Amino acid sequence: MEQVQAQYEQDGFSIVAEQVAPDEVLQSALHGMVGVRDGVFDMGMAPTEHPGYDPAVLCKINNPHRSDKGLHDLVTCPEVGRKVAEVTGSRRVQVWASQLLIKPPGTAAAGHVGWHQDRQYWKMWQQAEGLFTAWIALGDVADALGPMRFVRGSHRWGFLDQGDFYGKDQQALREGIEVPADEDWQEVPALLPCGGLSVHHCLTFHGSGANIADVPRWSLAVHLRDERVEPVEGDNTYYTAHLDDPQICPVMYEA
Ligand SMILES: O=C(O)CCC(=O)C(=O)O
Repeated sequence: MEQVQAQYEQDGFSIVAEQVAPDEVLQSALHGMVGVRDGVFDMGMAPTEHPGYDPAVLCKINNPHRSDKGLHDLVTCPEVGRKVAEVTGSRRVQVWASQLLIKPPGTAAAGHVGWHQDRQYWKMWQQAEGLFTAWIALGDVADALGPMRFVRGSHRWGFLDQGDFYGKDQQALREGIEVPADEDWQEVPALLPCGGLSVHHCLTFHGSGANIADVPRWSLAVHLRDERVEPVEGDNTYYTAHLDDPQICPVMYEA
């Protein structure tokens, strides 16, 4: 097993602090993210949810990769797929959702993402092993911009169903999470250059704080399954209904 995969299995996340996609792919994605924010969808399909951009709050636009060619090309570029598969050891990686996240400066607690495990929101899949997120920085993410913070090793605590993505009081959320007696709460910030990425397991606790810089924090969170993960029988949510449609659920990597 590669060292990077062993570390991912140990920590529940991996931080790739270097640009992964080639320049031209990254530049088209950066162009696309602004277009999507402003309601331009060059693939003819709107995102599934677009609240409109309000610089006073965190903006979450769901599934923009189906709407914009630059973002779609980013999530399907071979360099990104190979890097993600190297981290997780997967043989096949498929996109089933994404979120364009824009955290404007000066939003204080309105820019927080509360501590949570993604599995809380992902009950449509049969198992947690092989379900993960690649979070691609679409601008530099220094500490002042409110980077994602991972709790090291928390994917090994099991599914606790505690925390809340939408919660704004990090301390209260943290106190509601039962850390196993022999474990520590150890936070690691994901500091990334534009085009860098992190990968995290769906049971890893994570969240993020305020953006106290003077520019927005931009990212595309890409939600993925590998060859081990199948939908729960009878599930008919949007997220499992389009697995054969390459515009909506493209395969990012195949060995
Ligand atoms: O962007 C953030 O701060 C949190 C994103 C997140 O929760 C995720 O990608 O799973």
